[in-house]
Amino acid sequence: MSKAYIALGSNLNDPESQVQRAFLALKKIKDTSVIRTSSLYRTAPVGYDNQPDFINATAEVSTTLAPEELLQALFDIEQAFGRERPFANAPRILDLDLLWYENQTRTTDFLTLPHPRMHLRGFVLLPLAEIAPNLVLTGHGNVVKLAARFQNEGIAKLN
Ligand code: PH2
Ligand code: MG
Ligand code: MG
Repeated sequence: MSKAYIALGSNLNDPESQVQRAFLALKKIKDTSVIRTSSLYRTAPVGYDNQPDFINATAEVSTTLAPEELLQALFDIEQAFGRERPFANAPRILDLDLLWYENQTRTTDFLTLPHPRMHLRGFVLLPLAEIAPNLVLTGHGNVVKLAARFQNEGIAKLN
């Protein structure tokens, strides 16, 4: 079994319920179990400002799927939720990103591991620090320390 971390994001069509439904969809991925899920976080949009706030979260899974198979399963879920891709960073019903997979690295057109921007994004690091406080990103350090930089940047943990 390999451990992996997934980032969830939504800012269309009742984002909180999209993320809750997405947690359930992750549980149905074959040969994969969900070990823990983070709280939901309301986050200001990064990259393309003129869009609604996001709901972001993370999940830890344990899987016997290869990284590419797991990513394909995530794309299949996005598709089932009605994800459209009109332009980069566009508002979305559901975004599922494979952040990290058991210290594996990839740089292919299909998959880059670890996720190349995860250490720069508070909306990823704060929910990830909640469920994986001991995780160390090679070359960048511990996620709790990385997340601390983003504590006050338009990110609110819900309930
Ligand atoms: N995802 C992006 C770009 N910007 N901003 C927030 N707050 N949350 C996201 O999930 C997000 C973003 C690209 O995937
Ligand atoms: Mg994505
Ligand atoms: Mg993304």
